[in-house]
Order: sequence, then C-alpha cells, then structure tokens
Amino acid sequence: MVKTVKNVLLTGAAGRIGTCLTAGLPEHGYTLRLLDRRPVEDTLHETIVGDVDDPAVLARAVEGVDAVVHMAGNASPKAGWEEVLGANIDATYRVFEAARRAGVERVVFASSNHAAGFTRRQELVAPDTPVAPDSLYGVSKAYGEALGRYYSDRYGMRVASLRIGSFCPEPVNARTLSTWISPADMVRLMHACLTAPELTYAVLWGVSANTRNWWDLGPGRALGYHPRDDAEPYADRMPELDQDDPEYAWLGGRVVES
Ligand code: 15L
Repeated sequence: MVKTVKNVLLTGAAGRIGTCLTAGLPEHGYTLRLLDRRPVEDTLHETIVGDVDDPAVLARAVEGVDAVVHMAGNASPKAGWEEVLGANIDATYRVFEAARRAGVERVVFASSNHAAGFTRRQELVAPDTPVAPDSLYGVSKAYGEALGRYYSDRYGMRVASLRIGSFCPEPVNARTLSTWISPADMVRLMHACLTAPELTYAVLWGVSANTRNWWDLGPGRALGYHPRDDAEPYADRMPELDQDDPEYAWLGGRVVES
C-alpha cells in the first residue's frame, strides 16, 4: 500500500528553492521539518539548525517523517572537487542512508540539468537521457541520481531525481526561455513527486511548460506534474542566440566551457 505523505523533512531549507518550498508546500497539506546549517527565517515550522554531516542532527531530522526532500548541497556549477565531495557526494549518501534507517519511504533528490549538460541541444530530450556531466558539479548530481536508483532497487525506496533547469522568479537570459522553472511550478513538481502512487524510481526534468522547452515533460506529466508557467512572454527582452553559442548548443549552456 502506498503511504500518504504528510510529514516532510526539507534539507537546504534556507536556500532559494528551499525557501520557495517552505512557502508553497504547506498549502498542499504537508507538515514540514526544516533543516539547514544556516538559520532559517521561519517561525511557522519545526526547524533544525545543523549540518547533514552530523549523524546526530540527521538522525533527529529524519525521525518520524514520511518523505525527505533533499535540496541541501553546493548548487554552483563552478564548484571544485573538495566542495562537491563534502556538500554533494558525502552528504547525499548520508541523507539517503539516514532515510533508509528511519524507514522513510520517499526521497526527492535535487539533481540538475548539468548531470546531462554535455548533451547536444535537440527536440524533446528524455529526462533519463544518459548522464553526460558538464562539470564536477554535474558529476556529483549524476552520482546522486545513481545513489537514488540504488536505494530504490535495493531497498524499495520511492525516489525521484529532479534534473532541475533554471530556478528563478522569472527568466533572466535567452537560455532560460528554454530552461526556466518558476517557483509555482517547482511547488507543483514537488507535490507530484510526494504524492504519485506509481513512483518507484524516476528521473524528471524540473522545468516549466516553456514554449521553447527542449526537455520532455511527458514522464513528469505521467506522474502528475502539470506545469502552468511559460517563459515565452519574456522572449522580447532577450537577445537571439547564435546557434554556435554554447549557451544554445548544449543542454548545460556555457557551463560546458567552464
Ligand atoms: C543548476 O543546477 C545550478 O544550481 C544553478 O545555479 C543554475 O546554474 C542552473 O543549474 C542552470 O542551469 O541555469
């Protein structure tokens, strides 16, 4: 039987996406427990200030929750090895393992489009297109996806890895006309991942319903993600991209050159 998710641990709660989810998820009926090493500006939810590499903090954080939304980590495509090693690689293992020990059935992992950034831009790339990281950051996200797959196959955990595009209040450049995910759609995507009864393991694109999308939303829709926002109304403000520009040619944009 599929367990209804009510109590959710949100790691990285003080981050940009974490703050958006803290504001948007409760109206779908979730009770949140917020975890971040930085103080979270929130008085409505149970909050733990601490690091995911502290086993005692993590054990307390996962206790009694139905799902973990793992947003904590270094979010910079420019991050070096030492940075991704601790914040993304080691920490993601610790979170999955703590969740397993506590009997948590569902985990949503914040992967990134940069796990497949070295893929040529093309029409409707499937969300589970093979990993082709464009950076060490992308490598760390590909690793997190593999870890999620392992916990799903080995322990029956329900896991969604979200290859998130460009999360921002509104599109900021020509690339984001294709890669944008709005805050409201981010909440919709998370709600779908926390409720989909058929979820076993899935990789999904985290992107809005952009007219210029080149990522296939079909598998996300099949799990109940119905994005409503579109970057197109912002197109007039953006310069056209040259097709040889890496920003146009690769899924990961200019990151492939960094
Ligand atoms: C990401 O995964 C990063 O966390 C974010 O900083 C942006 O670079 C984003 O991808 C993007 O591709 O726009």
